[in-house]
Amino acid sequence: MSEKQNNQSYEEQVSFGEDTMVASKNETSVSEPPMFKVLLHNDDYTPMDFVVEILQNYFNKNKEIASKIMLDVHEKGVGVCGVFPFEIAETKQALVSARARQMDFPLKCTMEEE
Ligand code: TYC
Repeated sequence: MSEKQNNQSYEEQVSFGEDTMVASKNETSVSEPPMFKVLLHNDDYTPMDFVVEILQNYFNKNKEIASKIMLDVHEKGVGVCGVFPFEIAETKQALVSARARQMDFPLKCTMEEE
């Protein structure tokens, strides 16, 4: 099936003895929900250990993978923590931003549609 919405209509013939009924059907299949990347941005002040903890606690990464993602963000400026439906991405972004603010770190977390 194509990624976009796919409307199909078709007719079915049903026979009862000599009578024939024609049933029309409109079928609508909906597309997958849009997905959103949650991004972490590099800065000069947020401690590396804190970023690794964020990736472990909010994005279910183990320490090794979390460290790799953190270093990737540190070197490249931005990196993907995970991809989620809108409300989950929004919640994670809000929780991470609130936690960073609570600790007085400037860590920036954003989301963007895939
Ligand atoms: N650049 C930070 C440092 O050297 C570490 C860091 C990594 C900060 C990733 C933010 O998203 C980030 N302490």
